[in-house]
Amino acid sequence: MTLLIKNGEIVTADRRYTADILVEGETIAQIGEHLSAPDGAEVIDASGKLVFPGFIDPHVHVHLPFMGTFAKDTHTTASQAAVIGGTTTYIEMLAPGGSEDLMDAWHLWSGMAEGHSACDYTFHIGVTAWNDATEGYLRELVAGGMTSFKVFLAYKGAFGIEDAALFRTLTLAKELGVVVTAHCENAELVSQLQAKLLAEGKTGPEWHEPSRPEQVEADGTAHFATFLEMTGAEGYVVHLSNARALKAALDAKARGVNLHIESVIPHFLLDKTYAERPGVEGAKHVMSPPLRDKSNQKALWTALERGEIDTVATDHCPFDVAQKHMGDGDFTKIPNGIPAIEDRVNLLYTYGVSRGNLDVHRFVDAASTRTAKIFGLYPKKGEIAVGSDADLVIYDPAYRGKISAETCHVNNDYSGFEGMDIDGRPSVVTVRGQVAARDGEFVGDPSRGHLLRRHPHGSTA
Ligand code: DUC
Ligand code: ZN
Ligand code: ZN
Ligand code: ZN
Repeated sequence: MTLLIKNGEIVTADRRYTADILVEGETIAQIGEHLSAPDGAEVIDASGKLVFPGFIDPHVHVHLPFMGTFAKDTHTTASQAAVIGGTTTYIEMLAPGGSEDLMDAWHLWSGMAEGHSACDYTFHIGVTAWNDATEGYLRELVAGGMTSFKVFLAYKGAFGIEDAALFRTLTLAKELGVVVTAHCENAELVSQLQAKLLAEGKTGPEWHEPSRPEQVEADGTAHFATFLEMTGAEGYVVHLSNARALKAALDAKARGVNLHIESVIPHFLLDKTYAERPGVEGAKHVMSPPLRDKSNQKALWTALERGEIDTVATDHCPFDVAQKHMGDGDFTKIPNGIPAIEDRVNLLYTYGVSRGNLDVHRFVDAASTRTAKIFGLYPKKGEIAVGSDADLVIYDPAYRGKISAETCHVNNDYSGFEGMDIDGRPSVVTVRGQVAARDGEFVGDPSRGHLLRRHPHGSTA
């Protein structure tokens, strides 16, 4: 299969220029002006469009047992929604329960994805407890190319990790050169504050945020950073949501801690008043860390523009309205999560680039290139260069539309971003050289995605 993309304006993390891209098979074969189409090539006219490297979402949940229920997506629904929205690679988290065997979890999670994803995918290995088998399993999985771990400093008793296991996980990560991603909230403070609020009769979704306030996330962030400092491991804070936690992370970086920062799209655009809406309307906007006071958004945009926040992901985690009702009368029972995999790129482009809050190169970097570098996918992914995978997003900046659950492709019955305007969307998306989406519809091969085996951070071998 040969594809020639003509006259698009190529925009990468560091360059912007008009050229043609010739794709042969799965990779980019040539970039240049006035390339001629080989016999039988499909030609796509990208005049007036921007051509970005395929976007990477390093934080999604597809199969997730959580709070007695399961997130709603399958790889079929999540990956097609991702591709329609310009995301051509995602990293899911293997989330074994505390005592579950890690290899059983590996077979379960990888088996659910295999043959069902329309785009490439890979996994962070969730580490919960530490037993005799853990170290051997982790070495084996890393050798197989799963070169990042995930730990939860929150959620006592579910996926949460104790400090002793955290120390061992980080020590091993340092030895193996893998990056450890962490959900940073102080679990004990969350559980004490939840109990206190419930005892006071404060049971609605508006109490979710006060049960895990900004200080609790800042404390978790500082705690994780101290453990990184003591072990020398490389860390990555996921879904950082507020200015205090940002300060804790930047203070750690300033003293030399090897730490990357991710924020997720809901925290740039939605604030805690959404979760203060009565009843299930509020519950729809319950995620952790919670939506914050609006004053934090400026700090996040500024840090993103400066590159202090490295990446923008989603924490995509869809629960439907019936599941959100599980928390009626007790906010601690609302399954945490908001779907966003389809909307991240369009929202970041619209409220970042189009509305003047974000440089277009930083946009590409945060949603693709830097993510690929941190997680050992670069330069196969995250770049437009000869030899890179032909994951390409031909983006129409002139499109105008609105986000609505009715037109979304994720397996859910509401959108947390309902009614928000969109300035632009992908016109054509390719997954390793094959057209997979056109103008908001999936047109590709539903099982094209492969498991990506990654190299450790810092090496491109
Ligand atoms: N936060 C969420 O909102 N959902 C899934 C897990 C998490 O950490
Ligand atoms: Zn989390
Ligand atoms: Zn998550
Ligand atoms: Zn790094």
